[in-house]
Amino acid sequence: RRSFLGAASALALTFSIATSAVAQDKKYTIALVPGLTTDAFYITMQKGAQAAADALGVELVFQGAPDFNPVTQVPVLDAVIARAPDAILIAPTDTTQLIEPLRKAHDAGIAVITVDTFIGTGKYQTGAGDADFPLSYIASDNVLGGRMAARALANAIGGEGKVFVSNVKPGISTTDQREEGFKAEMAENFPKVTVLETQFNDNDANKAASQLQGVFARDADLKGVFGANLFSALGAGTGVQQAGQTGNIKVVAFDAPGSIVDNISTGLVDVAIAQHPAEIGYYGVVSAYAHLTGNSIPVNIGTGFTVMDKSNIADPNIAKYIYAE
Ligand code: T6T
Repeated sequence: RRSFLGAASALALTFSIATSAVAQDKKYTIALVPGLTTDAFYITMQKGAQAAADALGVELVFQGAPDFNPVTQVPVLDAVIARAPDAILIAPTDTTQLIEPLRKAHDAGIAVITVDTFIGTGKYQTGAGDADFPLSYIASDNVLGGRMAARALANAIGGEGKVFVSNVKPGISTTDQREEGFKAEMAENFPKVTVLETQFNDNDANKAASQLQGVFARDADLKGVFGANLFSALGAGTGVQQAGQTGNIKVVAFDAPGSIVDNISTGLVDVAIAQHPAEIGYYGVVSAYAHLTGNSIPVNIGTGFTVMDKSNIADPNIAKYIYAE
């Protein structure tokens, strides 16, 4: 004879098995919207995100624009929102212009996490300001990265002389912070280094190359350049080469596409500061999944750097951080 309690607990057990089965059957969809699709940095980020998605049984959608520009990114974001994923991981291409478009996702009940770049001040979940709604910001410490670049360039030029920053455009959190860190480090610790006016290239390596030559034409005693992202660094390096100044004008590069190995080996680039984009993508997916399954997540996750130069570029533990193409 089964007691009422026994029947009730059997029922409860059946019910809990059924609900947990339902929970396990729910396949989450997470969208990753990069700054642009044709950039080894974001391609590497996608690989890391896919590795986490495979491990967790999540569907990952990668959808982005062909250039780094809010004008092209916002329509892609709108299309992603229309597909109603459970979460969106996005590298916003502008600190202010992506706030309202992302609020639409938030208002539609989609979890928003920013990766690489941020909106507003990047301080989320504070209850202050109009851009604190994303759940988390997962990225390199870009002010620190800029400081590391400054130290590397100052050392490469013997602590004195003229340098400049080749940058993308104002309003991008990452590259703004790299420039800020670079200038602060030079001002604080390298008083004999003069930082000339920043050249903005719109993420166009050709433009960065001709700007390098323009600065060299005006300042023949130019000693070095900091390329603040992949295309800025590639272009600045090409400009140095075209000016016949390889080795005379030192290049410190942010980011590490495949071509960086050659550029370091030939002496065109002195130091490359590699970010860990796969880590950003991996922890982006893990964080979204944790949130979707009812767990709290860190409001900020900082990922690392690997500094590459001639002395270590052949080491597989260093070379593994070269970006995927
Ligand atoms: O440097 C990365 C990224 O961190 C930045 O936000 C934009 O440029 C890159 O994607 C490199 O091209």
